[in-house]
Parts: sequence; structure tokens; C-alpha cells
Amino acid sequence: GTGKFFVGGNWKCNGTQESIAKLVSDLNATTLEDDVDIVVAPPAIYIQQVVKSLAPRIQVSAQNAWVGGGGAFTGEVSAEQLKDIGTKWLITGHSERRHILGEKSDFIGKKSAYALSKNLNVIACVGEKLEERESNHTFDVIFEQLQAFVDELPSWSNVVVAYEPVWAIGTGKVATPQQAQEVHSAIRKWLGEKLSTEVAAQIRIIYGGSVTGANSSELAKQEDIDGFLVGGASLKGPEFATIVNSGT
Ligand code: G2H
Repeated sequence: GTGKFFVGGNWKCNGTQESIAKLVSDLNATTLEDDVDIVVAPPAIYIQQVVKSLAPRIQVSAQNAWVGGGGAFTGEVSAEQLKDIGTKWLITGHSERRHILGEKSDFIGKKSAYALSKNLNVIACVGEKLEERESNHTFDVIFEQLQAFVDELPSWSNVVVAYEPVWAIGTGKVATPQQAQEVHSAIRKWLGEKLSTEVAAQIRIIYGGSVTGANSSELAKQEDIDGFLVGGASLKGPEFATIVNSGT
């Protein structure tokens, strides 16, 4: 792709005020290349702490939001509230929300559209499970997931697509650069057919699933890998910085 390299750190449901203060101070002390968009996604309850303490060079994302505006939705947090406290991005369609929480593609599409309408940028995640890959359904699954975004999103200029094969998430089993490139290039081609060649050329398609400081530079060399969504390795400031800097 032609877009700027993008690296997101998805902290998932990890951390305390104390460990997050340490991670933020480690990140603030690292040297980060200029030509990269960098985003971190703390648990919602720590977003304000991170917004107030992290260098503005790094933007803050939420890991989830309610599908629409606020109201009688016990336990939910709205896009407006996230925006109100300085959040700039929202991760949607992460496999843990699809497969552990049971979120369906059409719900994820609506949630993403609502977030965009409230001026949050969206990291839209897709990915196949192991049995889907092994039964040759990888592309069916990914295109079904993408179609729900195509159906709901009015514009793709504030969207990054994350390809995260479920079998590679938190397992230490990273996709090979060739496996990831094959899917990334198929996603770009498909978006070109469904949307436009301009969107397809410019959209960032990032890879997620057991990315580390040791494997990121090989993955980053692939033509259609425009960055990463990093889980476990984003909880260590120096390693996250290595991954951020692996794109240049
Ligand atoms: C995939 C990734 C971050 P990890 O979920 O979204 O996590 O790098 O721990 O596999």
C-alpha cells in the first residue's frame, strides 16, 4: 500500500494504574520514527490516565464501544464518551469480541459506522479460525466480515483494516510473511472491486497475531503489509518501539 506505516498496541484486558504508568513512561522515553502512525488501546477505565500522561505523538484508542448513542445500556461506553475523554480510535471486530463475546459482522459494521460518525477513527479487524483455514474457507470468511463493513461505512478514509488470523492470536504462532501477504493482497484487491482503486491503494492493511520485535521486520517487508496490531508485545515499551520502527 501507499499509506503511512501504522502500528497499534492492543493492551487488551491487562494492567493496573501502576503498571500502565510504567508502560507510559517507558513509551515516552523511547525513540520513535517520525513516519509512522502510532496508537495504543488501553482498557477503557485507563484511557483518561493514558491520554493525560502519554506523549501526544502516540494516539489513544478504545478497544470497544456501544453500537450507538448513550442511554439505558448498562455496562456500555458510548463513542461520544470515548471522544469526550480524548480517544481518537476504536478497534472493532476483534476476534476476541467476535468469538468470545459473540459479536456478529452486521453489529460490528453498525458499531464502526457509528464511531466514524462521531469522529473516531476505526481499526476494523477480520480473520479466519484455524478450521476455516484448513477447510479452505479463509477468503469466504474474510470477505463476509469485510462485506459488513462495506455495507455500513459511508467512507473509508478514517479506517485501517487489521488482518488477524485467529490461530495466530496470542499463540506465539505467527503467520509467515507469505501467508500474511497472500491475504493482505486479496483484501486490497477485493476492496478495489467493492469500493474503488483509490481506496484500495491508500487503505492501510495491518497484520496482527503474535507480532514481536523479532518477527516484525520480515513481515513489514511484504508489499501489502502496512503495519501491525500488536497484543502481548505492546505491553513492553522497548519491544513495542522496535516494532514501530521496523517499518522504516
Ligand atoms: C492479536 C494481537 C493484537 P497478540 O489479537 O490484537 O494480539 O499480538 O498477543 O497475538
